[in-house]
Amino acid sequence: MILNPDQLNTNKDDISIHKDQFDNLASSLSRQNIQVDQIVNKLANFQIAIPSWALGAGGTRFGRFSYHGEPSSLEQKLEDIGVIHSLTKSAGAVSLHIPWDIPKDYNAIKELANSLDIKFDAVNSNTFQDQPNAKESYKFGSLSNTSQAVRDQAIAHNKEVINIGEKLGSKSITVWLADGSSFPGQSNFQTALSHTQNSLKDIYKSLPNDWKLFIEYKPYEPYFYSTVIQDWGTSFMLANECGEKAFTLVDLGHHLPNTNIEQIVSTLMLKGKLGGFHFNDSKYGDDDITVGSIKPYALFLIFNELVYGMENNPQNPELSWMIDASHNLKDPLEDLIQSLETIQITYAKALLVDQTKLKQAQENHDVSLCQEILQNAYLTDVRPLVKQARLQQQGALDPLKAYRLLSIREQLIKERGKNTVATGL
Ligand code: AOS
Ligand code: ZN
Ligand code: ZN
Ligand code: ZN
Repeated sequence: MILNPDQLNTNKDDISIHKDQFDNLASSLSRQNIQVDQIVNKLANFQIAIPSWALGAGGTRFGRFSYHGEPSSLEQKLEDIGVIHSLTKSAGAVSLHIPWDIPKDYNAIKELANSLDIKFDAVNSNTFQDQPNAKESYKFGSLSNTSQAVRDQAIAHNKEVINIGEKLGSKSITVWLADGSSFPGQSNFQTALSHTQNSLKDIYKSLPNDWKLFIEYKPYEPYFYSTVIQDWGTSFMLANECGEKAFTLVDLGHHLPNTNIEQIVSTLMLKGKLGGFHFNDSKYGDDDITVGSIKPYALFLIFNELVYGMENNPQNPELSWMIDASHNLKDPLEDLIQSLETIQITYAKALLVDQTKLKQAQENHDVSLCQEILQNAYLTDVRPLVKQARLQQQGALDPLKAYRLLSIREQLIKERGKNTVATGL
């Protein structure tokens, strides 16, 4: 299902109230010497990749409840992203997962993506499942396995993922390993880390010059005692050992409770080693729920560091922005629309922070004022700026409302049926 632009006339009812709200906000921000046009342009250019695995209903380890009308092919996944992108104008990229998304016809896939204005962001490898007919098993690890044959299979898979990505025009690969142990004594930490380092170096050798390798970390899960790449420090160290095209990837859900993620982000950007980002939110663990649904202020503080880094750390490359989510109760497309909205809102708030004033207040050790500057930005209702950015690009003023008015899920069910299962987590 592909939306055509005149289906987007859902804006008509809301346009006049939006104009009032935007004008009010713009004039109050201009009085504070904030360049409203620049912020709106930055928002319009901010594109976030949708993970191919988040378009169907995910499950838990206890069960999975299908959502109807889910995509069953790569083509249908791209079409779903196309729908979200035409409404939000902020989902102009996809992050594919291999082997779930191997294209049958590369040219046709590239053409479809192009017609929907979707780029191929990082490709993801999968060494956390055994594939049918695989010679070796990843039950006891992949790149870290004590068996050379298993490591070789995992290395070869990652190289194949790079090849597939190259054919599509992707420029990066994300490696997330499920390698770890569930019981003390099960694994020799040093051996596992050395094997991982050597395997990554081997993969890195096959990385095209204009590509990046993202190394994702996570403290626990699927194993419960130890994880080989458990934290940003380990990822950073591995990236440094690989070379200048290797970077750390931060997934918001991959931290122990109360970790100061904004400080991690800022350290990595100072060192030029933050490569990619997986947005989601969580209360207890790697919950992968809607961005900003639990800790919106923490997300703002993270964005504040990201904006500071983007303005002050030319040594850090442009980041790959991706959502990494999984939905077991909501319509996946509605959830992604909500996440995209929150990302844009939070980015806009961070762009309002007066960095010059903040620096002065920091130098004067005016602690209250420092906090006040952040609060002032955070408490501003920036929704009119986000809407304006979408309006400029012929998107929907209210994407969720438009999605419902256009009865998109109902149409997808008509096209694809009720009993659909998408490949994914
Ligand atoms: C797993 O917890 C990680 O967040 C991965 O980034 C991701 O969910 C996985 O690679 C999807 O296949
Ligand atoms: Zn992730
Ligand atoms: Zn995760
Ligand atoms: Zn997650």
